Amino acid sequence: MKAAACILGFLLAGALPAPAADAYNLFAWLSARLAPQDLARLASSADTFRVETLAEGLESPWAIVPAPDGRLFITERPGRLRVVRNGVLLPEPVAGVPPVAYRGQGGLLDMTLHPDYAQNRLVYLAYTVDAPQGMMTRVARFEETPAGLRPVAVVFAGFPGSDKSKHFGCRIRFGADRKLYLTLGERGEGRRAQDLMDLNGKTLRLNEDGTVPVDNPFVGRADARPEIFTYGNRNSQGMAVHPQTGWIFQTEHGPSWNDAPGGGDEVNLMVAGGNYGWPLAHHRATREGTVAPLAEYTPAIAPAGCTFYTGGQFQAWSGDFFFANLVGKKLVRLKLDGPRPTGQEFLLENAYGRLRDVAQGPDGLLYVITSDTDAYGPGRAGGDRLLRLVPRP
Ligand SMILES: [Ca+2]
Repeated sequence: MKAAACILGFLLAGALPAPAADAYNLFAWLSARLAPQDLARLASSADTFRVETLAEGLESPWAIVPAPDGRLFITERPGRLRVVRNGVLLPEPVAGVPPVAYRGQGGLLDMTLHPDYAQNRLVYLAYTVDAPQGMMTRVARFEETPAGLRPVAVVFAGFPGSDKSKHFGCRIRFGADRKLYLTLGERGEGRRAQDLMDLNGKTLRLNEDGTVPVDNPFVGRADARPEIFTYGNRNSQGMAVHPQTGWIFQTEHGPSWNDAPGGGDEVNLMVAGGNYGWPLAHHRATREGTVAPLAEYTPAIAPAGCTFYTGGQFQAWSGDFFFANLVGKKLVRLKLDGPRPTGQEFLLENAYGRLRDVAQGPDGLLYVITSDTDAYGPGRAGGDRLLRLVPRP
């Protein structure tokens, strides 16, 4: 009930725009759902766009981050921050990226821009570093200058404890409430996701300087860390903020046979204090007190980066939720009615390899990066690609 009170407090505090708050008590709505429904296929939109290969030669890219000036940033896990300007991938990476631990699933992972980036040029990077107790995910804030990134502050030093080099999450996004949300995987140790004194297997909610917001759901409890926003998350590799309501959506990897039967990949709607089940409930199992996913995928499709489409280039896609998939080698388009998925379409299926991230450019086009050059991919002589979906005349 505390969590329900929290989300209610959230809504009353005006953290979300009023129309959404009036329309749904999200926690009650999610709690009443037992399992994801089977989603109908939408009418194909494949003949409305063509795919351009804008750049090749990327190495293990993780994130596409559009800037308001028209550039696209692309992170590469070995520790490079690349820039696409006027459709051209610049040969030189941005200077000033800190050293990263590039092993297993780690390296330079996500990036996000401060909500006032156009004025203050502040950017955030999430990357793995070595600690005495093993690798961990760190978030630091930088100022972008003509000479490169100038370090400002580490806003989240990391939470160690596992010698495994997997399940780091990792997405960072600013919410509509201007708080910084960070996904951390459970490091391949499922029990961590239910341990409220462990920050792995969680979504964290932080102020822009890394301090803890006083209205976080577990603030004031001796048996829980105050940074936690949600728990029971196995490994969320995608996160996007709904443009009208401020709702936070995530994609999450389900088990991979070593920890439970494979599959059970999820699309989730995140609410303050929510328990997303792992490892107690997964696939379509239900369990009191846990939140069921909006959509579930078995066999695995390995969902990663995601975005909402708000550009004017594709009218039929307006408001739809897109997410890239690795094992599934496709881009999924989910149509939503409020928070409820009503249908889906599979795009780019088996045509461009494993897909890591999708983003809407300032031009209203959709950009996608592939992920064939990492340790899980088949490799590709030309390197990974940046694709662009363009309307067909
Ligand atoms: Ca779950």
